Amino acid sequence: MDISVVIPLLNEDESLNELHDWIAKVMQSNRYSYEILFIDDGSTDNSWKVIENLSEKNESVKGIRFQKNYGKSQALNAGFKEVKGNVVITMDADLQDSPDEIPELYDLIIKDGFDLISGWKKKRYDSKIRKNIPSKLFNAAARKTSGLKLHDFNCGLKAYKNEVVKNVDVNGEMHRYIPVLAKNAGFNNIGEKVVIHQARKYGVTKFGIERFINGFLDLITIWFLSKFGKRPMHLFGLLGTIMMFIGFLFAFYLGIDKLFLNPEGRLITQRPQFYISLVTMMIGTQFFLAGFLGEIILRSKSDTKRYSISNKINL
Ligand SMILES: Nc1nc2c(ncn2[C@@H]2O[C@H](COP(=O)(O)OP(=O)(O)O)[C@@H](O)[C@H]2O)c(=O)[nH]1
Ligand SMILES: [Mg+2]
Repeated sequence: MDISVVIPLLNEDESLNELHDWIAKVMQSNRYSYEILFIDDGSTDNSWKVIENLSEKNESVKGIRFQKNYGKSQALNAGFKEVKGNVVITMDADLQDSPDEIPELYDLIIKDGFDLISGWKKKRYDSKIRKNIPSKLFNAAARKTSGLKLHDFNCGLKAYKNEVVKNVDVNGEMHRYIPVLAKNAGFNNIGEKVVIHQARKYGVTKFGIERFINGFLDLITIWFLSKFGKRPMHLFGLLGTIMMFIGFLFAFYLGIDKLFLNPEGRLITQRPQFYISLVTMMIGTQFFLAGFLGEIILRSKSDTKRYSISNKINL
């Protein structure tokens, strides 16, 4: 199969028919073999009904329905597990992303050999204060920490080589950082394409300003995890050892001084070195323990179930 289109959605029943027809038209005119995988993340409107109807008309339409709302990352995760296409394209369901981009994205992956192409909504049709300005800040921070020179990490329109989606584990709210996850998984050929963006036609946006706060926290987590997640002892063990060493030096000095050099001097507990030694040794032990516990947790970690699916179509 050439292309899998993965569409995570929440309460988008007004857009789905139009979106489906548009994608189907693009696929047919380019003679791609394809599947469209809708992931309904606990919508409370008629989205699932619309998906069922579409799947009766078109057998390339597949669906996954979550029991309740688990978030976009879990939806993408469930979708990525099922996809069969050589190229996987993710797209928002609200018609803000244009299916006309699909052929070019496909060629960038297949002909130019990119692992991942991220869309860049250079000209954006969203609220300035709530979206555009915070988004600029957010992307600048993401560029700095990840070392990836992308302008628009959060763009829903992205194309992937199949192996990439099978090898990244998207969870929590990490869908914003799939390019970073891909890079950490060893896929370095990551590019960008300016894509057309449209104003929302139906419904309302599901993400507000809180996304940027969560986004920044996730950024710290991801940076930290990618640096030390697989070897916590390398950070905490090092810090702990340094601190304990400093504490030990001070204690050693105090001991020598008290025993041999200046037995008549101040009491040890009246000297600042004593407190420095005490504090560094205690904190050092804690760092060391944190690193050690981290290693143990990593070794005993098993795969936990993150969502439960209530329906599937054609899968
Ligand atoms: N699976 C899933 N998709 C969601 C959720 N919230 C929003 N979406 C979808 O993600 C896409 C982008 O959301 P949207 O509200 O348009 O964000 P905006 O374009 O940044 O304003 C749309 O297709 C939404 O239906 C969610 O909680 N779970
Ligand atoms: Mg949108």
